[in-house]
Amino acid sequence: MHLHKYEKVWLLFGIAALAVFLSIVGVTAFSHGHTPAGGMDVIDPELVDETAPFNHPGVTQVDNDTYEVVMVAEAFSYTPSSIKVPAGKEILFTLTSKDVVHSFTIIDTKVNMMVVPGRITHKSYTFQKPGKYLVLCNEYCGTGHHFMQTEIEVYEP
Ligand SMILES: [Cu+2]
Repeated sequence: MHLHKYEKVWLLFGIAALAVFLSIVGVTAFSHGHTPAGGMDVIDPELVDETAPFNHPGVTQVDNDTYEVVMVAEAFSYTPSSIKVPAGKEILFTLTSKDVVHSFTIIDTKVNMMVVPGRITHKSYTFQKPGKYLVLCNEYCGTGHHFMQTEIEVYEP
């Protein structure tokens, strides 16, 4: 195969530019200590049901002002299917997925978690107002993706 001289020059320029940009991204990520949003915890996705805390999903009170919500996402539902938490308290969400990538997006809040199989994702949030909050999956996860939702009931403590 014959390549014109200019074609070779531009090919080499393109490859060199790619190497430079990827190196910049890599070096800055390591030097700033970047980690995936939600933490570095890992889990075997085939053993989610046997692994604590996912063997008992649900709401637990950690202390006076903190509650933990443990949930499992799988196509096309969240377990447990409904949860109740108090307003004005810190809620620590802990999630993982059993199959594919899902999300845990609480509408009208800042909570928008990636739920990735093999990883445990954490996020802290405090609901200021009581009410019912819709939770949606916004990562396309299969044919039933648009049915994947749940609800969080936030009550006056
Ligand atoms: Cu999903």
